[in-house]
Amino acid sequence: MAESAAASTQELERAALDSLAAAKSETELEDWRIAYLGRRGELSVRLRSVGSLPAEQRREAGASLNRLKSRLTTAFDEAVQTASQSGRETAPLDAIDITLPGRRSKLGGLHPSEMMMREILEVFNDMGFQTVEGPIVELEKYNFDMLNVPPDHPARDLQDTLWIDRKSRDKVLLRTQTSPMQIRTMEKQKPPVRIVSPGLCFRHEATDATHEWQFHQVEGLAVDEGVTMSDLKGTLYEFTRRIFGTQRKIRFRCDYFPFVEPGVDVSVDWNGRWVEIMGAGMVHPKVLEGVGYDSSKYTGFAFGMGPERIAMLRYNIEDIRHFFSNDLRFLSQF
Ligand code: YSA
Repeated sequence: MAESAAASTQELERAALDSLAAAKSETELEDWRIAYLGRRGELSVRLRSVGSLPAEQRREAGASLNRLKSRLTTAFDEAVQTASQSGRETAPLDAIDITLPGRRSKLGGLHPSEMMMREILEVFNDMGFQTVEGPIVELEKYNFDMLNVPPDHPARDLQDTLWIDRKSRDKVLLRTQTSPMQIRTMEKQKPPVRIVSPGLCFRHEATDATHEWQFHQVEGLAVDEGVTMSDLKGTLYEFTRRIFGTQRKIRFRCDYFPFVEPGVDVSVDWNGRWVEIMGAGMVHPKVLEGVGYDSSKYTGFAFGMGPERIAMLRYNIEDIRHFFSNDLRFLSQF
């Protein structure tokens, strides 16, 4: 009787190990575990039946089945580890179709203002102007005073200012124009100077189709001995040719800015209507003297243009407010 129990334990072990070797997937291994080591599995059933054996056989039969259980548990753990290392078990073979095309990640693009600014800067860089950037939060003295716009000057009314701090001695504001970079550059550098300076500006504007309260400008400044108005016109004509082509009508008109003498504005034809894209002029001698330049020796020209306006004329955008409304239907067209 004891011999036949031992024989049947050996048979059970052989059968269990054979079927474990044949288990190929996670599911098959789990089925095997339930069949042999589970609560209702072969071994548990046999262990439970040990109690019904004659007393003299119980001890040996129980010990033998417990040794088998321990061997099978070890064999099972090893099989699971081998399977996960070789990758043969984890997923059914058809779980991943590696022939399917991958999912494309969505790429963002440059904002149209940024695109336009980069194009403008490239034109001037090609003509030898160097790009410099300055602060958006600016001192009053750079935004107005040193540009020949003293506190009571009526020109300040044209640029309704958003103040950050009006109480300190050095008053602080959101710059209304990029012109302060003319002063900051000349303070640091002796002539010759040839710079362009892009960036955001802010004004307390009542908005309409061509005016935003937040917009970009690109400033330009050239100072050297013998710089004339014809250098200014030649430079700006070359710029408009590069941006709008040779056929577009361009208009220069006299205009007033306290920091130039004479001053002009430049407009571009837009379906029979003139749209102003920039102010410009010959740098006022007072501005040159204010930064320590000798105005009897040096002259210069300067300009400040609006990239959003230029993009409107270039791409026929009817309202400037589209630029900062964050509507992807607009932005994704560029
Ligand atoms: C003039 C002479 C210089 O020697 C140098 C610069 C300048 C320009 C001067 N600083 C200025 O800001 N003039 S401006 O008020 O007429 O603005 C220049 C350009 O900025 C405009 O032609 C327009 O293209 C853009 N701009 C001005 N206000 C705007 C605006 N764009 C959108 N919304 C606004 N609210």
